[in-house]
Amino acid sequence: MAVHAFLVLWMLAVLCSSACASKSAWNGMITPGSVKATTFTPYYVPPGAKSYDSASPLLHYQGHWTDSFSSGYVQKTLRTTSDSQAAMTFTFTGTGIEWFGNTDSRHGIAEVYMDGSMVQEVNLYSSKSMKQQRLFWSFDLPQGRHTVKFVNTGKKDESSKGTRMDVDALVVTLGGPLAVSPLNPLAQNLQPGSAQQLTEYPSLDLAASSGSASQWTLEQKGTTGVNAMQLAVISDTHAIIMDKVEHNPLTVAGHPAWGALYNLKTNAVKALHVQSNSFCAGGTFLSNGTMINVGGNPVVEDKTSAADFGDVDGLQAVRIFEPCDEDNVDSCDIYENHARIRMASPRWYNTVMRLQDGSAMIIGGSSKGGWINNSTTNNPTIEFWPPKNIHGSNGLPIHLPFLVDTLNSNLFPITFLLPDGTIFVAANQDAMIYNWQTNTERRLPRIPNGVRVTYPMTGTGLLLPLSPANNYTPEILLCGGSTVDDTQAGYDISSQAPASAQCSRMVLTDAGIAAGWAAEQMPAARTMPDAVLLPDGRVLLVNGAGSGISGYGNVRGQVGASNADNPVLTPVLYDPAAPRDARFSSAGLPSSAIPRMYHSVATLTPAGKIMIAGSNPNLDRSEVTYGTEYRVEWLSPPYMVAERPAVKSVERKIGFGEKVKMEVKLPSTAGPDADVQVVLMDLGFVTHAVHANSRMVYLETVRMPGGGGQTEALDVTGPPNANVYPPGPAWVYVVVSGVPSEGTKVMVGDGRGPPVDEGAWQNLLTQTSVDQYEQSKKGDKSDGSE
Ligand SMILES: *[C@@H]1O[C@H](CO)[C@@H](O)[C@H](O)[C@H]1NC(C)=O
Ligand SMILES: *[C@@H]1O[C@H](CO)[C@@H](O)[C@H](O)[C@H]1NC(C)=O
Ligand SMILES: CC(=O)N[C@H]1CO[C@H](CO)[C@@H](O)[C@@H]1O
Repeated sequence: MAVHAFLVLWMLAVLCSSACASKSAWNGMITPGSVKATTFTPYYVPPGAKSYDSASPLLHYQGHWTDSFSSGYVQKTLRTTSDSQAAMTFTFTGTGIEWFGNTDSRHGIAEVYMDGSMVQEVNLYSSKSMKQQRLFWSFDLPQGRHTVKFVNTGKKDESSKGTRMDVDALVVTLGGPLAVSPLNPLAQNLQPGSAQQLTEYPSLDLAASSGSASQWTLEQKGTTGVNAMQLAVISDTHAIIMDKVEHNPLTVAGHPAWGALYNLKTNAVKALHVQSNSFCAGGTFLSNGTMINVGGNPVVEDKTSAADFGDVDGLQAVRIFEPCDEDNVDSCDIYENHARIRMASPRWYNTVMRLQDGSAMIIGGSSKGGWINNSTTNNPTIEFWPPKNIHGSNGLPIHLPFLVDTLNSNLFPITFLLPDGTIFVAANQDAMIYNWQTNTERRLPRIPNGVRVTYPMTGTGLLLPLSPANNYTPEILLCGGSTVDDTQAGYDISSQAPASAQCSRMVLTDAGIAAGWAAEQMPAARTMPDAVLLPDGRVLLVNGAGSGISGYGNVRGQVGASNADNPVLTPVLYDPAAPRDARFSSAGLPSSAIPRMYHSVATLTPAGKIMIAGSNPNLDRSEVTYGTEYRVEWLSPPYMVAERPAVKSVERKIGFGEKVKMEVKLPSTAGPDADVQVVLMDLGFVTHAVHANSRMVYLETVRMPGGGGQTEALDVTGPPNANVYPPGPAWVYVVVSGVPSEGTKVMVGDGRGPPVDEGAWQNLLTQTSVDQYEQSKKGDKSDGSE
């Protein structure tokens, strides 16, 4: 049966050419020429990198080494030494180097020297015997000539029986050319005439910038180890990063990792054990601080061989990440148990949002990996985690007509919980307000000028800051995307098709909806922008491309595999409170040399910087333009070097409408009339330009009289109800005359978990089967009952 299915797929793969090339994502398709599953070892030579075998004359060995031969070694050869002080030296030109070899119970400890300095001690011991392991990697060397040296110390792990060290292969990352002309990358490549959207807007009004704008700084530091496709800050010190299954440098259990915890202070990364393929999942925190990561893609099979990546079907996955607030994250990991914890239906590119009862609403997606959505693959439903019995669903998905009407470009819908408990949803060119408690849709005016805002015509969206000053009136901002026709085939779309420069704003009151969307133009067009709320109430727009669409391997004029080109390298600030003509400014904002397009992210950190990472318009790790980007950049607003206020003490739990005392330290310059505000922020779960749950709420704040001096007490009132800020984790920043403190993590609400309806959950488990996609592939036409 399996062989038969394989043959059919193989024939399909051989028969189709450009039409099938649009099925680019990992979609469980067996590739021609591959029959036997091979292990997903860390050894991999990405396009654009170069491998040197242990037998290469360019590798210089000192001391006593012996050769071994096995089909399990790269080029069938391996060089081993147990000789203390034996060494291997290799000189290369590039930006990165990786060392591969065996690990087992007889291996010792080596030292790695880079350009003459010891950079790392490597313990080569493992209890299990493993081949083609990555023993050392460094990816952010300055472009140029480097010499790496591995020295056998003769020392060993206390469990080890020997002092072996070996060399199987070295892989050199050559480092692509840096992006050109960071100031105006768009002018360079677009054909005259094709850039109508780009030239519509007059040149930047530099006068809109403030005097201290020049103090913005951009620093590259740290590497993420897995591609930063999904990002969420989990604590003062850490962020979680989720990727798809691919040949990342970070290793776990002998194979490449696809999830990691990133230390925001030390830049260290720790691999997570993720079982299922998390490409392209969504996520949210629940009201008790547990994060769920939801949906994904089927089991991955390699491009050149049917590799055993060790992953399981992720399409129905609900991955649990329990709260992890300590600096030491050794015991934090992802938990999966699909027999009990999963969705009713498969979803790829779903959005996940926290509701006012602390549970998650899971919206839309495709029933399998692919590219643009269509009626065959669409999953036009919502479901909840934990499952609910609502509108007769008893744990099963609820149909949402809006997600049918918004085909094709409707994946990763943009959603926000509104202060009246309803939900704003934007997909493709449309928007609506969904009342999940009555299951009714209220359609909103169409987004102006034909702009599409969801995958693969990706824009970004935010709920602008909510404030008691205007009774928490919600206003939505949508920016970027594309006007490309979403019924066209991939080969009819060009990577040079200009992106949209439009931002659209609408106040979600009856009067605001009657007035409709107000359109304005960003200084540069962007598809795949990230919109990051800053504690001072402004919005930073960063990342993205000036042309093309999301995804890889689908369109005409791909760059490498990227469907997009003309990376936009300069961020722009948007001040929603400024007069219409003075809202955008790039003055003083540094440009990056690193393109960040498909699968890139940005988030505010508790410290107040913006963490920028990712970009990977590739099926698997690649080093050609536009390659897989592991480098992290840190954008620091001028307030990072100003004298900042500080939160000295605050309750760790803030109830709705509850009055709490806060002690803050004000900057020495802050007089009695200083503008002191307290904001509550959800830093969001970021992926594919969707900043799910991103939120900022001003709290009613009263300065206590007689405070004086630099420390003073504030009387702060928690958000009035769970619609204004759904219960769950938040960061509190005190902002004095526009300068924010560092954020302090608090729990809003009572910290309890969301409601659990055991009956609905049980019904989901009985009525639907696990791994529906994998079963359909095997030709198992299960009717859904287990
Ligand atoms: C819908 O998309 C899937 C996945 O990309 C593809 O296999 C299928 O042929 C498409 N269906 C139609 C009607 O275009
Ligand atoms: C939070 O609630 C969810 C859903 O019931 C549960 O899976 C999780 O373990 C809870 N977390 C904590 C820390 O209690
Ligand atoms: C690219 C692609 O598959 N497009 C299809 C999307 O779905 C509609 C039907 O809803 C088809 O007509 C398109 O061909």
